[in-house]
Amino acid sequence: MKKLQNKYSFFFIVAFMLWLKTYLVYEFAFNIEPENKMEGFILLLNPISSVLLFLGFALFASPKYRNRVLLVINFIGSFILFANVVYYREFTDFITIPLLFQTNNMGELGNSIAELVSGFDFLLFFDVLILAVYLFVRKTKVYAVKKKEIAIVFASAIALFAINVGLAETERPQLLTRTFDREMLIKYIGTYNYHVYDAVLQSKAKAQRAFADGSEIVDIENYVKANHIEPNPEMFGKAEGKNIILVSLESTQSFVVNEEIDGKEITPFLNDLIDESYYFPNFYHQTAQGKTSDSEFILENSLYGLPSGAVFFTHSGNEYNASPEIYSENGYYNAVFHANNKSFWNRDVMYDALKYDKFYDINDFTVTPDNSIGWGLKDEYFFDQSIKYLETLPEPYYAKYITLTNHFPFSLEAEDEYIPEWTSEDGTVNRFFTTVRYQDEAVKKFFERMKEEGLYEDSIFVMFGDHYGISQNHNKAMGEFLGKEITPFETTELQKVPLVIHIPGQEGKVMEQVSGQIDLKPTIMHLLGIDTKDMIKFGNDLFAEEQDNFTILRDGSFITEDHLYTNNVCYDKETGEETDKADCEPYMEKAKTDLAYSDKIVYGDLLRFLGKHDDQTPETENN
Ligand code: GP9
Ligand code: MN
Repeated sequence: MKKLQNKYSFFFIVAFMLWLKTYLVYEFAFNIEPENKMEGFILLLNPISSVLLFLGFALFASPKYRNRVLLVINFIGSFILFANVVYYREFTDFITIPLLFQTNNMGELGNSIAELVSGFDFLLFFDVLILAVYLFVRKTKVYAVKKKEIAIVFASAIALFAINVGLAETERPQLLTRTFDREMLIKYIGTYNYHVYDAVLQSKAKAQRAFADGSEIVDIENYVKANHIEPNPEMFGKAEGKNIILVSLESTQSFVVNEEIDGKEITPFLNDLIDESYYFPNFYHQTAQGKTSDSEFILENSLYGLPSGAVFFTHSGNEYNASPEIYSENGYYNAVFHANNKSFWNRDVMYDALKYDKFYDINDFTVTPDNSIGWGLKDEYFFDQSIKYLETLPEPYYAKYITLTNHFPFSLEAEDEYIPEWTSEDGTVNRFFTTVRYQDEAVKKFFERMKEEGLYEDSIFVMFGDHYGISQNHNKAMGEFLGKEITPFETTELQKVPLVIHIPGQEGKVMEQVSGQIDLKPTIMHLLGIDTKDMIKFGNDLFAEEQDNFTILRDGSFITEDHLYTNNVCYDKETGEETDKADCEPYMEKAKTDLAYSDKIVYGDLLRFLGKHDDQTPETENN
């Protein structure tokens, strides 16, 4: 017995430390409060099975190396915790495998990471260090382990895992089959098992493409065509042949529009422009982990991004029928301007799949320490330096601009502060207002340049916020700014981003309907006079006379004219109060079907089958 104790004491010390750290992270770093005793018990239990399983592998090592292997596994486990803690701090979400492979992005994110890491996070490695020193100084005795003992360790790990999953399944039926919530997965099966689960999901996606066949697209095609809404004849072709200037406004949420800080407007230029534009105050971003890239994907495909990872990374090999390709067929030249590394979000690869003609990336701009901050070239210089390229593009063209200065951590030099920082306790929120204000000035100067160069009149301008900039991590300051408590209802409402469509010479009009990024493609197409009735799309023309007033967010939440549904709760939009679930019921099926069909297209790469089943499609062109 004594020998057995000696043999395993190091194993159990490491196991205990890893379990304890994981539990402490649940308790203090993640906001996953157990809602009842059973959930509390599951939370306590869930790291044990994976800890035993992982450490169990060290028992196969020769006695000489076993303790070192145990430490290496402890280090890897601690690193997984560390990465999740840092990521969670900003995004209130957990890392998924595709994100880890975005090493290019990780390098670029250096700036943000430095801001997010707290000294305490390194305590997660403290025991690894102490134990390593201990091993070095005091040579521990090593013993051979018997096969039977190894079997017992693995059998206990599996038994504990089975108990864990059994309890999870009783508490939250279908959690593992539907994957509706990453947070719940962490809560119920634990961080480590979640990562294994995620890996399985990702491999499944790979297999799905291999097994998908052409017949699946037929149902989807029929479904989307049945949802097609006819364009408004007054607006159809209104911008035919004009250049399209699209500006993706980094991290810009609607709550800054027509608002002031200390009596100073946050977006004075946008506020004025709205008076001569179509403005959509109830327009939502629909992005998930792919952030800017998701917004680009939704904009140009009228398909949803993926529930986890960035489709720009995971499915850049797919066949699409994106806006640039369609514009090309209509005589347009397609260019995109973004002063960042071309490989960020895998853009260089994905833009080929979307059929861009030209990507002006960081190498096409002159970036110096003087004209850059945070993520790179400041927006004013970015727009300014782009004009010389714009002038050389064959007309008509589609030019997409992606701004950068208003990006977390919202750094700005004093000389660029057009309004002072706000004064709450939350530095991120305080600075956000100043960088939004800076971006607004940059857009204003861009418009002035466009006018000076004679490029304004022949263009239409579409500007929209790509995704939220202020995460739930900042609810306290946001509550202070809005003067109300940030409930799940308000959090969903905060996903509104501005959409401004400006056609030179027009009068202003506020378009109140509920809408989302998914609607951009058909809306712009119809303005150009391009018919979309035969396209696979999940959005609708925002100028159509008939409006569905319905938008689905990527997490399955949805918003209708009168209701908002999120986290399984139906809210009355007027009061912001919980209401009878039956009020939301009629839309639930459609929300699920749209997301599921869109995902099916992406996972199965189904658009590659389009045009290859003419005999099966009910509608064929009558010529
Ligand atoms: C990076 C820029 C910002 O090139 O688009 O990306 P984000 O972090 O907002 O997705
Ligand atoms: Mn962005």
